Amino acid sequence: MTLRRIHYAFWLMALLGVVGMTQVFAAKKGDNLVQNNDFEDRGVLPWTLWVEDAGAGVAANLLVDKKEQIKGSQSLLIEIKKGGKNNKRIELHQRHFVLKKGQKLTYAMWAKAEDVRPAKMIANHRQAPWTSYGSKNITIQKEWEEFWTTVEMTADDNLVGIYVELRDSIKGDVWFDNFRLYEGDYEPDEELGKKNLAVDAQGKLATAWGQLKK
Ligand SMILES: [Ca+2]
Repeated sequence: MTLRRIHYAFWLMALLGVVGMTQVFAAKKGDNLVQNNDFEDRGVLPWTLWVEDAGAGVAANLLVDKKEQIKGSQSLLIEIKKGGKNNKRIELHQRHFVLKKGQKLTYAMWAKAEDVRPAKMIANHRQAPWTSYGSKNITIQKEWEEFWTTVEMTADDNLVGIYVELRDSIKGDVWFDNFRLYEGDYEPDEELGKKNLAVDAQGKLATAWGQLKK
């Protein structure tokens, strides 16, 4: 291959890369169905907290935190003053959503915790038989991170809920921000996604440097 052809191939690949990225970012976004998704203007409603072992003294408060945020200036805080025993659940809910069979959605949110802790994101029918349309086990870290799961509707359902299940005995604060439920595949938030990509790029760069040094 001549040098000129190598140059040509290089620029062609670069051009294809740019076109590909443009298509990703230009993809149509579905409307966010979550109410009070960013906790900027109102209190905590219509979010609700359910504590399985409240009778045994498990204490958790749900409030807006003006000191922590990943987007805007506020976030939602669950203050767990006393954790459950035997993995009793503390759950953050929003309901009901009216969804149709065949819809494929993305349920996404950002979270961070005072202490690293397991959690589960779930979208399901909010009464028996509690049909699950999508769920994911996650680990909430001490730094903000986005988590998401695909939600695939296998039935028409006007009693769909989304929630985060905390099932452990860990005390401490857990923050949430920028919840999304929308039709379509996962896409980064327009504002936060760029920060995400920057961090990812730096992480990969650091890895690459680490490998070169070996
Ligand atoms: Ca916010």
